[in-house]
Amino acid sequence: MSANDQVQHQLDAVIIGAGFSGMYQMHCLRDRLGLSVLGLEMAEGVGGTWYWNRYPGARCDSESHSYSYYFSEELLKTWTWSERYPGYAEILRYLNFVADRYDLKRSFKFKTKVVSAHYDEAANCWEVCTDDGTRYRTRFLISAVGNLSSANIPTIPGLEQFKGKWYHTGQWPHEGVDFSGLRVGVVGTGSTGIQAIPVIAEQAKTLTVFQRTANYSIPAHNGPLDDAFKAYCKERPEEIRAIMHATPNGHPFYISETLALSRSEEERRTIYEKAWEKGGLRFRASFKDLLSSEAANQTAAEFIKQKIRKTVKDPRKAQLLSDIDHPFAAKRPPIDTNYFETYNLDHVDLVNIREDPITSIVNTGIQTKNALFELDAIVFATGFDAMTRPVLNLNLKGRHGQKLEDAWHAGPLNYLGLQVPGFPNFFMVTGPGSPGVLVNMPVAIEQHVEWISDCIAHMRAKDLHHVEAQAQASAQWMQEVNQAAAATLLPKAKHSWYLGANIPGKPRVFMPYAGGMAHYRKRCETITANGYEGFLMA
Ligand code: NA7
Repeated sequence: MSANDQVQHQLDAVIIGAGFSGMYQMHCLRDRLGLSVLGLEMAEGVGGTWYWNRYPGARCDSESHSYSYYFSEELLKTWTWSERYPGYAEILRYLNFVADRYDLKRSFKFKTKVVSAHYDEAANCWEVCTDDGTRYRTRFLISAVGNLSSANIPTIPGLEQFKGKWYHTGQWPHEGVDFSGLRVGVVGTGSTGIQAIPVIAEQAKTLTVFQRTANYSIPAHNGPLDDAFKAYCKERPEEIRAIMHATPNGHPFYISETLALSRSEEERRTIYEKAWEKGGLRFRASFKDLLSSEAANQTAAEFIKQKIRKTVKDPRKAQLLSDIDHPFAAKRPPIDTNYFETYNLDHVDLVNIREDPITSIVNTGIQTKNALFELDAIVFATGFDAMTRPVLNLNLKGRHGQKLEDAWHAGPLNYLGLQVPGFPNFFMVTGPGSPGVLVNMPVAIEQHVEWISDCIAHMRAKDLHHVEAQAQASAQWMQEVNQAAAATLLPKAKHSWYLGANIPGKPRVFMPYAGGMAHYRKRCETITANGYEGFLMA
């Protein structure tokens, strides 16, 4: 037995992940509650999603002043964002700034992967094993592993034969990639592909985009923030916070109360034109019913399709890009800088792989049913095995040795996205069942982290040692998650990662809670006020 095989001393909490969630969870449990806490993180540093997603053009679609922690006035007053939408490098600087300000890094063990964890019922604690053979015993186990951290690399025959280099955007080399003079292929036109394609096109000799599903995109109109706006953010953070807490999606702007069809076609067009000029996710807020009424949604969808057809000069490309098969915003709507304009460049081509599917990768490039595309580099912007896979990869075993994989075989059973029945004292931050991925993430993260911390504080105050979601409450919550989704157009995007439909064999279950962040927050508050209704505490 090596020294590492020794079981380490008993901890109060282990937090897995050092992104937005894990860092704040560490601060709450270690600094506010005074618990003994260890953080475990696979990466070499903090940052989570932003540590890995360093592809060209990687940028957040939440506005920077809202993509921040709001728990500390001091942080809000000291940090200044430079652009409307922050790029990954600036977000990484921000998260390092916060980590240093609260001295968080000393409590994380980096370059350490959790390989398994099991609940020891007799001792009421979790034993967590890491890839260096160390075992930790802890009362509480908290997953802060993020939703989009498990890359989906398509299994296309022949990839290993490819002579050039290939990349997945979610595992981008830290030293960057120089595409100058190369013939590059990009597979995937989700938010990531849409951000990366214009930037790669600036460098590449030729760029071939392999599109399976055409996508909407709204111009981001990104740019430097002016001094007046920077001053507003520092002077009125409580006003911004109040808006983010009041809106269903946690963004710093209100959704219009107007129904799309209550306006004449001309009035609607004027509203859409103005929203197009503002850009970003604000476009989605143009009318109240864009995500609930198909007829309303069609007016927005048609407006965007017209914009695409007007922007893209080549009629074949314009047709392919505007032939969109799902309602607007049924997938998280990408926002872009020059995405559609990029297709006007002579060296950028578009292949419809729905009609002419990729059959294999050969040593010289991508082979479709009808043609060979010779390439020097391939970029997979093919997304993630989202929401469940990062948690499943922890190889958890709960009570009676039940594997999480088995508990979730038909879909990710949970209560409020926070706990799973049969897995006592295990919490998830923005897991499946949470509104997290449908909203401005930091708003959901702060709420979840604070709820978990308050729950643990409550247990300590009452000398309770065990908290577990009740099976019935969890089943009921799954119904609510389904009903909330069914009241929207979100399930109409057949290939969406919200449904698990992007991963072959994954259960088709709408995973996030679509009832809105404000409603979810109230729901959690009521549950707490009713003595943690739906949770077993002992
Ligand atoms: P997404 O949104 O899942 O997009 C992935 C893209 O890759 C999408 O166009 C997919 O087409 C395409 N894809 C996936 N698998 C394949 C295969 N096997 N062959 C061809 N094309 C494929 O991931 P992103 O990284 O862009 O965005 C994820 C989230 O990050 C986003 O929602 C924001 O919240 C931030 P499909 O549509 O499935 O036909």
